[in-house]
Amino acid sequence: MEKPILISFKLCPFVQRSVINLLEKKVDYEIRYIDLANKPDWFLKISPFGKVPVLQVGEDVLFESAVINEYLDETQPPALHPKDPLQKAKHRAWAEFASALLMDQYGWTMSKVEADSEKKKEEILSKFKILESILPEPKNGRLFFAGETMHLVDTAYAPFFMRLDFLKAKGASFDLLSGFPKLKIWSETLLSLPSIKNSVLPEVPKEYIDFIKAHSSWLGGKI
Ligand SMILES: N[C@@H](CCC(=O)N[C@@H](CS)C(=O)NCC(=O)O)C(=O)O
Repeated sequence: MEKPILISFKLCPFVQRSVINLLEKKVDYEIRYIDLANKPDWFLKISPFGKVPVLQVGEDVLFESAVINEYLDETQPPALHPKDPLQKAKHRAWAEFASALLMDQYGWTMSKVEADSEKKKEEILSKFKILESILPEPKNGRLFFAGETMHLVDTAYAPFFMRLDFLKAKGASFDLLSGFPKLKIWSETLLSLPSIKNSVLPEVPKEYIDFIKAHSSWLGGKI
């Protein structure tokens, strides 16, 4: 594969999923950061939705993180999707569930009024209940979505767990994982991996919190 170029916004969890996959697969890639508040013309020309991530591969452009990651998985070893089509389809479905969680997390942190923020928090907690009921048992204090090994679906959840961890550092009231023991172990397992730790720039934990505060959200006022 020609050296791919990933177009990123530093704080974007969807881009982060692609970075994790590129790191897991040890792909030689370039990353270009843009400011989403001031999108450059060259970016608007190549990104049909005006969103990141975009992956440029030679003359071709891919968009949508799930699609980018499936392409990387099909072309760059090790393959992280299950081989069995039924299991693969299930993993894709649960990766969609992770995207819904990311949107809830955005709503929880960025809503202007308490009622909207709390509603999103409740939606996160009800999704946690569902996930907790389908996860396998941890082994030796470790857990991935499908048990003992990492799959593509895990990379879809890692950015969500990382942001929750940034918030947890700001106070126990942000620790939404308490009461969900399997999810907690899953999160700890993912956040301990080098490909996940190195998938954001060092300034991102602080900038994530600053971003929430700068948008005068209800939750931002509590941090
Ligand atoms: N479904 C898309 C979501 C990507 C997305 O929402 N990206 C956000 C940043 S995290 C974005 O580029 N937003 C641009 C905008 O809203 O103007 C994916 O998975 O790639």
